[in-house]
Amino acid sequence: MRKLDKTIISCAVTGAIHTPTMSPHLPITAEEIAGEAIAAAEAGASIVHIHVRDEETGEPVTDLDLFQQVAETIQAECDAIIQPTTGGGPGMPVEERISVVPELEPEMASCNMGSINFGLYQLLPRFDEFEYEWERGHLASSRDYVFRNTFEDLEHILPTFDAHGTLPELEVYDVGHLYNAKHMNDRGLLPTPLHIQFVMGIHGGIGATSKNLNHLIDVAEELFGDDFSFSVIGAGRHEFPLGTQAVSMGGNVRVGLEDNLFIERGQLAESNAELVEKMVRLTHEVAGREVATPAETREFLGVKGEAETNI
Ligand code: KMH
Ligand code: ZN
Repeated sequence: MRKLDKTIISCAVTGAIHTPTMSPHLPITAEEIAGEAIAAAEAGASIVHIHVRDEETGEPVTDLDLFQQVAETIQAECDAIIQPTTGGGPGMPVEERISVVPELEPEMASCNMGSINFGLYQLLPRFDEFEYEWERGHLASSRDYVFRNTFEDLEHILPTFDAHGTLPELEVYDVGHLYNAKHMNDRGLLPTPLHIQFVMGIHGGIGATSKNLNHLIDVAEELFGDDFSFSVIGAGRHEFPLGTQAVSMGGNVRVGLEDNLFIERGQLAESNAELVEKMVRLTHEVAGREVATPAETREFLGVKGEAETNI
């Protein structure tokens, strides 16, 4: 496994999972999303993972103007690596999701390495009513939703990343997705070294346990030897325990309101920066490691630099 002597902290500021009723701190508008990303970078995040939302209702969208507006605002204020999603939101066709890569030609983007059931319906009982009409359907419809990333999709997605010089951050939700990555690597569609994000605790993906993280790392080492680095997303309450285990093992970590709304059990985080600050403290105090700067992160991941993007 490739290790940097410091820890790369990523921050996913809004995502497409959580809805406005779940937290008043979830950034919605382009200005709010960019502001949260800048503050997260100032708190120590060297990568900011970006989704965009309808500015009136907060519904996840793939609006390239909004992506461009968010990215330009962030780039003007900090040097964090801007990493747009190609996962989009529930039900978005792959063509729509991937369109952000030719548009922004970003240094990095998320690249989902396989299909899974992606359940959000289990969150419904927590809420009697919703601020916006779309929220209930967004959650309820996930009972019958498959987050689609077929081999044919990947045969289109991966060459698109390559054509625009965008490093794919491989979002791996289960062990089989590592074999998908190996298959694409064998076919010359996915060059090493890889940067793998183990996404743990999604309802439909691998469980967020310490043993499962160790297993994912073992399988990745079996398939890719030292030709990969990893980061971990622990969904919800798993964010900090699994993140701390990952960092202690020389891995990296993603935090943020996309994946977790709470700073402590039952206490909503008031900002993404608050989550980053907590992860910085855990990195220093528990794992005894320093946090990587954007420059150190760029050098380690081998991304192309801001000047080569279309932002
Ligand atoms: N939503 C996270 C569970 C993406 O946006 O492409 C994983 C993610 C994938 O962030
Ligand atoms: Zn995302």
